[in-house]
Amino acid sequence: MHLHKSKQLFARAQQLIPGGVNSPVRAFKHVGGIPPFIASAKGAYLYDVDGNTYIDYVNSWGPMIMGHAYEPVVRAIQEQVQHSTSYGAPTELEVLLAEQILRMVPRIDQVRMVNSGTEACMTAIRLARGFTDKNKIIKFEGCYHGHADSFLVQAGSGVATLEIQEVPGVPSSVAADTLVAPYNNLQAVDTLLETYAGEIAAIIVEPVAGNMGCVLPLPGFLEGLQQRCQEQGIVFIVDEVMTGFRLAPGGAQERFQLDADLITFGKIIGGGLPVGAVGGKREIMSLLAPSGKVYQAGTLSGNPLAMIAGYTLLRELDLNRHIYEALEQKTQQLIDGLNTVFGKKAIVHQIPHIGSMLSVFFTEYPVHDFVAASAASNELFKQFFHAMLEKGIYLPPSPFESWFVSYALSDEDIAKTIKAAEESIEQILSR
Ligand code: KE4
Repeated sequence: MHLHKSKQLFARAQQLIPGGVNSPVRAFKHVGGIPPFIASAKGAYLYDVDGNTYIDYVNSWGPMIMGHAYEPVVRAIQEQVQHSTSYGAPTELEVLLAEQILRMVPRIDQVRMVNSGTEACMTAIRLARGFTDKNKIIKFEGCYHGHADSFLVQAGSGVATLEIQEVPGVPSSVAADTLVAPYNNLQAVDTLLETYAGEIAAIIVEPVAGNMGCVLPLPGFLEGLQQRCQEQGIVFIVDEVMTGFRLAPGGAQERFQLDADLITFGKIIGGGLPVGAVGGKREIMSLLAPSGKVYQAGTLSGNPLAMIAGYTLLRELDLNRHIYEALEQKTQQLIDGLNTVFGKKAIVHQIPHIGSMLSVFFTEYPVHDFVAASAASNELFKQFFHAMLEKGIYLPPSPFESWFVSYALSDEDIAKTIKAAEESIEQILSR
């Protein structure tokens, strides 16, 4: 396998674009090496500019739940694009997607479309602050809610991957309103609630943390947050940008029977095109301009291409709910194989997983928070990542990311992945 063209393109890109990428984690900085430049993708496979083929476990960081170039979405976009790409005016497509979301996600009354998960989360925080007339928020160490200033405090994903302790450009006055607790630690939350009583607008949480690797909520954690919010008039925001429409048709709100005040969405909701959304209780959502004064806007929000792509994908998921059981089976098949491979060689490891998201930590201890995630062996992860890439398996280039299983993954693909893992571990141990 060679990456000649990718290497040339990466050199050119680095002259033109900071780090050569339009989103940091794609640069492979944590694992080193040249990121393959992708030319095309279909189903479970990526094809790079040097003709290499990969089985894809990144899936655009979540959106491609049905695999790449999913026919119904492709056809819908091809049809819609002939009617122009954007009007900047209301369309029936926005109504259809909003109705589809409310059909799938229980206990939300309204939804506003935006262009990214970041926009959705920053809008949710602004709504919470506008609704409560309070400024502070509680987030969790290692969780990532996009790159708005308020969230870049002890954040996960690329911020953790690049080990950026304090993000330059985030005013200390803004960071001061962001309080941080360890994930799964209700006692730490109670300490913040007592210390800052009457000042907290919202608690925002990933219901399954996917940006410090995959870290599951301990029993009672989410329910405990929800109860504290209900008791203390704090807005409970569940960030489902990653888990929405993935853990179940109704996401974590359905799977964990939550009753969030606000939920943010992204990734799958756009079918691979730029869409985010914030949804929730009418009394809060109605504060959004023009029905209220909490201002939020976007030139391309709700544009027809993104709407038809998201609507088509969500309808497919909604009308074919057997997909979710199949995704869980594929994921379990993969995990069973990896456990066997690592176990045979006495490689300490944890593979937290739920639905069709998982991650691999090379550590002997269960991972319930960012400190534990950070204690896993980075060096072994890097070696494993590259050994797998060379065998045509495309994993997230950071231990602080989740793997995503797509419906396009076949038994043969899973078997090939497990075989590649076995060969990779043998290769590493023989060094
Ligand atoms: P975007 O602005 O990237 O669409 O969404 C931000 C966001 C918000 N909330 C959660 C739970 C998220 O996972 C994300 C984005 N996830 C990362 C992957 N870990 C995006 C990948 C990237 O930054 O390139």
